[in-house]
Amino acid sequence: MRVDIVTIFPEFFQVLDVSLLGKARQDGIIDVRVHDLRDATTDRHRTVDDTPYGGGAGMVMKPEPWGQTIDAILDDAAGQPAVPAEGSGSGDARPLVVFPSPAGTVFTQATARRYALEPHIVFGCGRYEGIDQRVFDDTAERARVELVSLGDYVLNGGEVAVTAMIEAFGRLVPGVVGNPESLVEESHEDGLLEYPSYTKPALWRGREVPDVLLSGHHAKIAAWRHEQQIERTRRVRPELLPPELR
Ligand code: 6GU
Repeated sequence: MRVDIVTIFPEFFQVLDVSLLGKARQDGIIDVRVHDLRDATTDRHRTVDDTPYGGGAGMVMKPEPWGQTIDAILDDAAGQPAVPAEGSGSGDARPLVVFPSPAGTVFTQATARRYALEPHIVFGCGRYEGIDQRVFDDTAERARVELVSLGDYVLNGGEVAVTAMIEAFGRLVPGVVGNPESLVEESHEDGLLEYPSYTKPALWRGREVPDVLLSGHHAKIAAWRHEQQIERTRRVRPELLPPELR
């Protein structure tokens, strides 16, 4: 899978060199390429922003560096088409270009599952008050464009959001997580929050591990864990449950 990231802070993505995703990159499973948006500027100050038409606070990212950078990435990728993962199924072979934005649709585990099947995703990290709207409209002529938000709060830029998204879908790309079974019993994979976990010692600071987990009775343990999932979800995230379980 190929991932391109466009940003004015390329050094930010050194974080992708470590841990599980660093290993996936070394193993050639995920090919991440980071591009400095300022490399596509021509003035001495490497300017990427300007004042908004119509007035208002803050600065808007200029379209020209974005257009040139995205064109170069899409032209390069067209020359070496990536092989789509089995079962990837948008039916639209054009690359996916994702702009993190608090004005986008909310990124969920379902989004992560879908992105993990994409052969090529380009992430465009905006800063300031946003990117000139024509960049999205123009890119949409050659690619599938999505504006995607992490949730209802505002970050200074898209870099942290893109890192979170890559971490979420990267671990779902086949071969990245050693034991794929560990992926199914997690919060959100079955629409519920995960059950509480315990390890040794069985008694710690006067606190015992629930008896059922020491029983060796697999069906009872599975039933207990499922109850815990529903109870926890009802308590902290009732909106995730079907109405009859709330
Ligand atoms: Cl994707 N970007 C920014 N700038 N702020 C956010 C966000 C994204 N998601 C939540 N807040």
